Amino acid sequence: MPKILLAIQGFEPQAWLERFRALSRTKHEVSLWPDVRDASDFDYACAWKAPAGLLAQFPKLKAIFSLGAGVDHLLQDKTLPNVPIARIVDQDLTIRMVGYVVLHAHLHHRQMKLYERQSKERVWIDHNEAPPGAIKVGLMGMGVMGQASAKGLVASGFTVVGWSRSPKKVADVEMFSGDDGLKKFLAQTNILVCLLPLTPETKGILKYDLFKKLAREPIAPVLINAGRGGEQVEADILRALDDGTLGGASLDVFEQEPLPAESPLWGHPKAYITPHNAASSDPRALVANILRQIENFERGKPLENLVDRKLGY
Ligand code: NDP
Ligand code: OXD
Repeated sequence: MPKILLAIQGFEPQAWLERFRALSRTKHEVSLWPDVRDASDFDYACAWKAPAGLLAQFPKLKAIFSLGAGVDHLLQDKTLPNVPIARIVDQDLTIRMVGYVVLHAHLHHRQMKLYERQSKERVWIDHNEAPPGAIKVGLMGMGVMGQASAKGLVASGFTVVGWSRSPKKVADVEMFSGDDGLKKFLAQTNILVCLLPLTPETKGILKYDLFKKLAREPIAPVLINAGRGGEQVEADILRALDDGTLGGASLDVFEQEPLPAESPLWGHPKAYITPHNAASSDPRALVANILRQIENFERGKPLENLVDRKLGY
């Protein structure tokens, strides 16, 4: 009977354990770290922010599953066992991200911060926003989350451009790629949405110089980051919001999480702040996906959604 280790920090671990046990029944044995007796016994690890060095103590692992779409939390562990790493690709996770991206594009385009202020002051003024088609939303990262978000944005009437590492064609989206394409992509973007994985190439990419290259008509540029906090320079975001380089921001991820209480981003009049929940991993939806993969792998089928360790995602 395959043995599954759950090594979870940052998510509520008990809910994962209960769901794994409920769906595994007699097919797998599931243990929740640190309540583990014999480390030599485990076949699979399902992890979220496990402490560095932990998984190296399990010598017989056949594969590691990230409990989210991102794998930066695993790859930063330099002792990670050299076994396949699979990440989550699931409609439940994707649809949550699409909802977040489309919602925040609308919040900025429809000037909701302004109307919230007007509502408090009982002011009745229609600012007659440009039609969504006049607003160019630029998606950095055109993988699973980026392409699904592009469809949602197009369905909402926005003009959508995309940027990825390698060249690709995506229906209804003007695509750019690589360092050469970045400047052109930014020049065509009013609302910049970051859905990039955190890698050495993307670390700190969201900085003042980059914000300066965004299109300024018909609206002041906006940043929406639901990728990773390590991709943004928060001091630059604050400077850009305060000097008008950015007209607004929606930030779901931060250099340090939870966002420290003293951060000036809290309560900033131009920023929406959420606690890294643009697309939360829900065990009710995702455990079946991982167990299906384990069962297929045990039957000799290849794992899906494998991570390329060299690329870092
Ligand atoms: P994918 O691996 O499917 O897509 C990643 C995209 O980023 C690809 O298009 C890839 O290009 C592009 N990319 C990677 N590196 C570069 C680079 N150096 N320059 C330009 N483009 C690059 O990932 P997902 O879409 O599933 O998820 C993306 C990220 O979203 C996750 O890694 C995670 O960090 C974040 N996330 C955040 C959540 C939240 O709640 N805030 C929830 C879920 C995910 P190419 O197509 O050429 O490979
Ligand atoms: C993820 C996340 O990577 O929730 O899935 O951040």
